[in-house]
Amino acid sequence: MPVISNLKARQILDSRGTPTVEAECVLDDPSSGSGQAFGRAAVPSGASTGSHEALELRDGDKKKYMGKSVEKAVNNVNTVLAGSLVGKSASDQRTIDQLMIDLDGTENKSNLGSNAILAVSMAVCRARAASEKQSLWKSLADQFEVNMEKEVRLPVPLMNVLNGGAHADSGLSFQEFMIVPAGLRTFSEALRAGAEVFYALKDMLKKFQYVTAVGDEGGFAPHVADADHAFSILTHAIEAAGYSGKVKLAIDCAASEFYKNGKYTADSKSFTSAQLVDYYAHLAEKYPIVSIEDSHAEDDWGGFALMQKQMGKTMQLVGDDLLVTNTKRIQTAVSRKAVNAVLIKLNQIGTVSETVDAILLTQKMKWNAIISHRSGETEDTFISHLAVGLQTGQIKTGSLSRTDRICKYNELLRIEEELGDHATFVSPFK
Ligand code: 2PG
Ligand code: MG
Repeated sequence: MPVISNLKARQILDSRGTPTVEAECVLDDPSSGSGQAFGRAAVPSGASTGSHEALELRDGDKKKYMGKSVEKAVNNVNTVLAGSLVGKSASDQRTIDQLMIDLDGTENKSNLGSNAILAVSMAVCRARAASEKQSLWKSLADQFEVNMEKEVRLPVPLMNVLNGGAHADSGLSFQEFMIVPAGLRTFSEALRAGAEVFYALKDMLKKFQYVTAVGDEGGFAPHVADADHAFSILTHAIEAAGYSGKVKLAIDCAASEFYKNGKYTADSKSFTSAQLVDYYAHLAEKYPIVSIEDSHAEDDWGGFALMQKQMGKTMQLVGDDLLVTNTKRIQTAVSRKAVNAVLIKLNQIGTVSETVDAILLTQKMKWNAIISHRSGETEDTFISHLAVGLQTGQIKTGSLSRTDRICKYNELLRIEEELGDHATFVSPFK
């Protein structure tokens, strides 16, 4: 039985140069050759964060990193969490996570910080996988008793190639315009299709004299007029790369960001909740859109329900800021028929076990779960393993540039290779 023998954290930087927490866990494991197993993990950070998310603890000392340093969270790992976890068995993740939840004692992890707790939660998973001498995805599948047949499903990527909203100063109201290579046969073919569309998109933007600088998630951030124009450029890029019909489109509107006093202001127009649904329906008629995330603001349950009623039969409708990977809010969405899919982010809730509970509840409802990165990321590839281990079938992890995004795709290539003939790639869209 592996026992936690050392736990420590440090402050590192994320892809925006903002401090974040990295934790390391050592297990004493007499069964392994060296007698020890090691795991390291780093937490990501959002820009368009939902107000119902768990609290990311920042120091607030304006003299350091403009108040964004995380020394308190690091210290909480090195003192409080290490003090109570060292010496404990690491064999059951739920027990470890519950212990940290109890030590924190608040609903939103504001005492110790979700960044402190999650870094430890993930590092323990990694160390356990090392002590079991198996890949993290397999260890997670075993730990949470995921029923895997012989075939293991690799996730369809949702690739954010045009950045807007809070992620870029392109002026686009919607935050993410994604390409979805769902019609390919394997993950590696899908990745290639995504990359080739990305090159074609760059050529097209250059031709029309748009800037080709990239935003936070590695997508281009051109000053195009509106969503219609963005979709039109994307459709042409897909065609130019030779993937019409095989590569679909998706958006994350992140609508909380353009909602004020009961009105939505997007693409230079003002909308009520109901008018916004009509706007989405109009775009979906013109372009091959398969998924719309956060169509309405995070507490506009009525707007989401209307959207689901009108478009839910034919379109994946995803709750992100609305649901914040929280089983209570997912239950509310179920009773209010608000969406038919859930975006899953580890740091919205703050432990691996609670994240898995959100996935399991989503899957129980026969809704789609999409594992997601944050706009501030690190080189950590935990989410690639989570998507495979929990068999979610979809991952959203940015564009085809910036290593903070690409490293997740590269890890999926390694997992695909490891699985060989057992790897499958299935479109979740009809
Ligand atoms: C989102 C995410 C990730 P952020 O809204 O889905 O793309 O953005 O991490 O800024 O919340
Ligand atoms: Mg979102």
